[in-house]
Amino acid sequence: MERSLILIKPDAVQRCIAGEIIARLEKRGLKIVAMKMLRMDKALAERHYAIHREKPFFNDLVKFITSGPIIAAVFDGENAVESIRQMMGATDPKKAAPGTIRADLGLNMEHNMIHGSDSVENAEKEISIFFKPEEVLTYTREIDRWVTGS
Ligand code: D4T
Repeated sequence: MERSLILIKPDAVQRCIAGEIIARLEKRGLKIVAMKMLRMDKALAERHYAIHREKPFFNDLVKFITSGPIIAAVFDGENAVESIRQMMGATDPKKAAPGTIRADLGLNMEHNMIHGSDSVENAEKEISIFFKPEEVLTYTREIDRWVTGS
């Protein structure tokens, strides 16, 4: 089993579409093992998007992601990282495949609703930015329930 970090971005929270995004991921069979609502500050945003520091859109990206509350969550499931990336669709909603979250709900490259980790390695790094180890539960499929601790 694999874990991935998702962020429901300020546009989705503001438009009250967070529940629909979470429902889509749950319906795919992924389990929520951690979740919190927060407002990212500049330092957290710059850390999360450090890889884009030199990009022309970096300042706008930081401004947008800190503009309102977000929901951070960890989803657990088979092939979770790739499954979520597929369900999200391409970064630009106009180019995202029909049926994906971004194609169906996103407005433009910036207001694209959701972030999802792009590799298992980055998922672990990103999860540790947003959650303490004790905040992430383990989903135990043998007994089909959540247990405390990871
Ligand atoms: P995230 O990281 O949010 O899951 O999105 P992607 O993995 O699909 O896309 P990314 O890392 O290339 O971009 C990060 C973030 O920056 C915004 N963005 C991107 C933007 O505002 N303008 C741009 O030109 C690009 C390429 C959207 C997502």
